[in-house]
Amino acid sequence: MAKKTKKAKAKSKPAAKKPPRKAAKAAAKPAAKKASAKPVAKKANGNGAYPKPSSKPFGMDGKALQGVRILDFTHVQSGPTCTQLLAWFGADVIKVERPGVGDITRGQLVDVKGADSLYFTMLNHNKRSITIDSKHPQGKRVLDELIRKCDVLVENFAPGALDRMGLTWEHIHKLNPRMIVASVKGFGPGPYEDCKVYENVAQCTGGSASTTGFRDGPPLVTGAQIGDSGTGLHLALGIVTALYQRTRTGRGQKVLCAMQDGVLNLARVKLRDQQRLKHGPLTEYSQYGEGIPFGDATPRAGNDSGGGQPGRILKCKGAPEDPNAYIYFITQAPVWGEICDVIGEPTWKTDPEFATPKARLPKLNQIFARIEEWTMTKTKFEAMEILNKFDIPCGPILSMKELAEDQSLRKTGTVVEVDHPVRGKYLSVGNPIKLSDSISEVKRSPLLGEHTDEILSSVLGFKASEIAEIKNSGALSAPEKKEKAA
Ligand code: CAO
Repeated sequence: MAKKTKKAKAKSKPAAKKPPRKAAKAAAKPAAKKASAKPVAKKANGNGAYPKPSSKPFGMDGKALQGVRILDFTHVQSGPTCTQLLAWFGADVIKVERPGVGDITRGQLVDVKGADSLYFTMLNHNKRSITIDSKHPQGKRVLDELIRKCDVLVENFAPGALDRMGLTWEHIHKLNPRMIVASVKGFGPGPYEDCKVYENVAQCTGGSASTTGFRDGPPLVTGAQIGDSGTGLHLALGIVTALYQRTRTGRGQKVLCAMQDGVLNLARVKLRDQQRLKHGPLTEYSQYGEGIPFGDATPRAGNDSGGGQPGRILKCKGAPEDPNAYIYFITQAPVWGEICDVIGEPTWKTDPEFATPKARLPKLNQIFARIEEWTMTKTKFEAMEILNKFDIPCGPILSMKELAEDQSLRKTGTVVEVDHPVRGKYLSVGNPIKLSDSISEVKRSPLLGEHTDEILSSVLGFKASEIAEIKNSGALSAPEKKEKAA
């Protein structure tokens, strides 16, 4: 999809105009039959004809986003999460970084002196890095060429920063009308649109913090990065959707994901509960059984399960000394009989005080206290094994140590060991989205500016003399080097 060099473009032109003959014929046939009744043939999808199904084995016919080139202007976490996913799906991701500094996270939370931090390496796999001073005239020249050659520009600068670089939508669209411009911002248009935003700010402004934690404690943020990584995921979907629409319209568009919107989307069940409050108490929340009245906003519900099937985190053997010796236990209605048998309360199956979900709701504290008496006699893994035999929904609280050592996650590539020339071996989370015909390989993150020369020559087609001119201008190097050169 990315524009090739002039020569390659000229060569591929006739092929690009004509769809494969057989596929075109197949698409045309039904249309021809109906021609007399209806002049415009109804296409099966936006593209019309598909190519003939590949005869290569699954996983051997390239990657899903092969041919898509991304101009990656992202930094920190939200944007890099998005472009890393696109890279795993086969896009050529060219990360533009500030000379000498790079993505700020390269130097944040450093564990190995002199090496890029895990913060950076774990969010920038499979990308190439070029250093460009985007405010230098020669840097702008290089960026304009990149805009011509790429399919998508992804950025998560503070509001207005891209415009201040001169890279307005109008400028980009004029240079390359096919380009998709995708942005993460803290807020959408409105009173806070100019604010800079980080993860926890998004969790707080998107409704997550007010509904996380215990009723009698302060709001809490979660460890899962729903503001940054969650919004990056949303953005990636926006980009591939825009790429798909482009196959029909031929033009790019702007894709905007505000972190507040992304968090609220993930917290939508809590907005559901906000509206239910008008019609009475939320009976599946523990506070209902405890006789505590509800206010006018969705309250924090501790570890209550949100789906109308009461659940809690319960102690197992070893707790509380072992901070993770706990299990999540759901008293799902269809397996209530099995739960009663397992915990040794068979009479609860028929006792009208316990037999129905409605009767149980006001007694959840009593019921879970009794279940916990049982779980405390087992380790979390023993409890999991017993409960699973009866399809009782549960899950051990797994620590990061346990996940890092989990061999089944290693086998699926969800946890991978990566080798890095400076830091050596480290663990990372691989692509959590598995495509059977586009299998992700995790390649180490680039060193700062590692691919600058390669991109200038092979992607942009600059001659050696032009590269020397751009380099001598100081547009690709850190200010100290510029002073030295002068
Ligand atoms: N060459 C020259 N200048 C560059 C450059 C390059 N290659 N790359 C970046 N810059 C400049 C920008 O143009 C900007 O300059 P101006 O302020 O003069 O326009 C400057 O660097 C700082 O960019 P920034 O404001 O985006 O960075 P920051 O560290 O001040 O703020 C953040 C960081 C994340 C708060 C902000 O970028 C933001 O709000 N982004 C949107 C929301 C987001 O993604 N947040 C999640 C971050 S992860 O927790």
